[in-house]
Amino acid sequence: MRPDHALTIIGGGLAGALLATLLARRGWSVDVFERRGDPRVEGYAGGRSINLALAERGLHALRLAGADGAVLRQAVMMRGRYVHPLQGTPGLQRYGRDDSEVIWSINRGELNLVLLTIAESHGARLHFDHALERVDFDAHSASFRHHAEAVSHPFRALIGADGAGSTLRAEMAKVRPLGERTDWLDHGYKELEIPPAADGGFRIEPNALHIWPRGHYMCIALPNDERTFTVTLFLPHRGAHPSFETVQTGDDALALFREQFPDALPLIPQLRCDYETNPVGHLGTLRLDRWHLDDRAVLLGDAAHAMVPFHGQGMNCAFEDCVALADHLQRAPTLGEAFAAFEAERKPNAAAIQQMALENYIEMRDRVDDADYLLQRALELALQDRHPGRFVPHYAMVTFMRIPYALALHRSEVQRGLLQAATRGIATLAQVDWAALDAAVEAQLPPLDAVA
Ligand code: FAD
Ligand code: 8R5
Repeated sequence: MRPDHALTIIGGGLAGALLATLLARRGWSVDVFERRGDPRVEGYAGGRSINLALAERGLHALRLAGADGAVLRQAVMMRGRYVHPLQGTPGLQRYGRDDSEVIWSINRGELNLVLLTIAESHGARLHFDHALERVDFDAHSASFRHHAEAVSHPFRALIGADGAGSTLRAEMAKVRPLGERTDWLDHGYKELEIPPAADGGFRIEPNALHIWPRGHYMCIALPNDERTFTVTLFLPHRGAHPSFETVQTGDDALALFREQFPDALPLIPQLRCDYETNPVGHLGTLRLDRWHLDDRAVLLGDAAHAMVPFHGQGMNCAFEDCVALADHLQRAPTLGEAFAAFEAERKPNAAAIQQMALENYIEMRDRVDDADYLLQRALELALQDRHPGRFVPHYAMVTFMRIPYALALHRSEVQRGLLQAATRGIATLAQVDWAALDAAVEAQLPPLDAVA
């Protein structure tokens, strides 16, 4: 094996394990160093079952790695948003046109396990209980904490898949500043659980992502295959009630749910205990000017561009990064050129999904039960039928297609302008000026197959 064909991945989380498979299958010699122990031996630390929404971008990457079958077997289909208004009737708003346009709720621990197993079966060497501590880029040597010992390993190049708190990123920045900044969101989150019903089934509609929109804050719930739901309460950290400052104890949480989430309260028997035990999670957007250090190191996934969760695209984007990096490594004549081309392709797209993720918080918490919004949503669907391949709803471009995120953002902005103009001052679709709107769509939105 030429040393040029050896790569060392830091982090055996979601992106690290997938990338290891993609590279090993193409003949690269791959080592993965992961801080935690082997989940196949030790089980998943934490114990709580945490689920993620998998969409087309992530699923496509899993297909390329041959992991889609094993992952989908344990997944729960989510057809749309099931919106629970404070007053009024709860109901499903479909994400797509039919069951070919859905997202999937998958268990993080199971997913990671499947990916690590596949990576190993293709020859990737997995080194668990190895936490990266220091890198000597000149000597091409990385040092790790392995149990209580310090151990060193030589490397040709390092790939940082070590998540939002990346140690590799910190080590790279000591050699050359990366222009790192993080915008923390002034909202955080707390996880709660809906257990199975007495008969062992799901307590609420299983095939949906549930949302309780409440204007400045919200709750969501994703189904797990063991018939539970993971509920996430998003609130401002500080300020007027309700915030994590005003809702501190389990009793405070009970009072909040009694008032604001009365239909969810009876579903969460351990609310007080969960609320007091589970920590408040922090959310932010991480941006860097540079993702690579010549031909010696490159970052991807959360290590390069952590984002807020509101589009459910952090993992999907990280998986898309893996496919792009594996392709550039295959095509480019040198590692340095591959890393530079990868960064040039992915940085604008990561910035676009980071922005769309921030915007989707407002949509989820405040707009989904609003009459203007529902009219615009109905118009989006009508325009999709009238202009197939040309007018594609925002959510569908992000979730069901693989066009670059930056293109999805640009077209969504054009479309939002059209939707707002066409629905101004009207109450039903019957009042739309279709001739003018059709002409504007044709003028402003070239067919997607011509631009993507
Ligand atoms: P990670 O998956 O975080 O993996 C990093 C790995 O590196 C870990 O295994 C860690 O142990 C290891 N590591 C860290 N430091 C070191 C070190 N010094 N040495 C060695 N190893 C190290 N995304 C979606 O697309 N859809 C969702 O619905 C969704 N829901 C989410 C829910 C929650 C509660 C959270 C927290 C995130 C969610 N995300 C979701 C985002 C998604 O989890 C991340 O974007 C994704 O995991 C990024 O993958 P990664 O491999 O870059 O990082
Ligand atoms: N991540 C998600 C969506 C979009 C849903 C929609 C939103 C929890 C910490 Cl907040 C959120 C989405 O627009 O109707 N798809 O997938 C996942 C989300 O949150 C995850 C579970 C989460 C980080 C806590």
